[in-house]
Amino acid sequence: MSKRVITFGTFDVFHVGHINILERCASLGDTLVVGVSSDALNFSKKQRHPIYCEQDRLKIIQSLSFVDEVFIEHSLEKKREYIEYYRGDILAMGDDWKGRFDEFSDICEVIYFPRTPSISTSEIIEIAKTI
Ligand code: C2G
Repeated sequence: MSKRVITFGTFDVFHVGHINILERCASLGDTLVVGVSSDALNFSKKQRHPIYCEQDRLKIIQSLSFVDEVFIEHSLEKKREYIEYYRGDILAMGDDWKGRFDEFSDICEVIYFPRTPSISTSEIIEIAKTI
């Protein structure tokens, strides 16, 4: 039976760490579904507005050859609904979220991948500010 993998993220100022995790997620199954955080959700999580707006972030993720379906994630509280609606067999996330999604292991397999070291959107923004 074909396996559907679901993952979530803001993916602002797209970088190689994002590519690495999406590739790893895709390698777990046959279909990769990506929930992209809305601008409002990102603000509520990080107290800053994303550099790229949600439609642009969605378009970037959608254009990747190993991504099959995308949607805007409006609320962290709706994670269970999203997993069910998009029929995720596996939920995969970076290990900065380790343990945080274990509650969904009753409806899907939950996997955490190691983050790519030495790169993050916040660091890129900080470096760009100093230039
Ligand atoms: N990531 C990674 N390595 C990095 C940076 C990010 O593996 N160097 C992973 C994160 O662990 C996450 C994904 O890339 O799985 C997206 O990262 P963010 O855009 O920072 O996502 P975040 O804002 O944490 O949103 O519901 C969960 C949230 O929507 C996740």
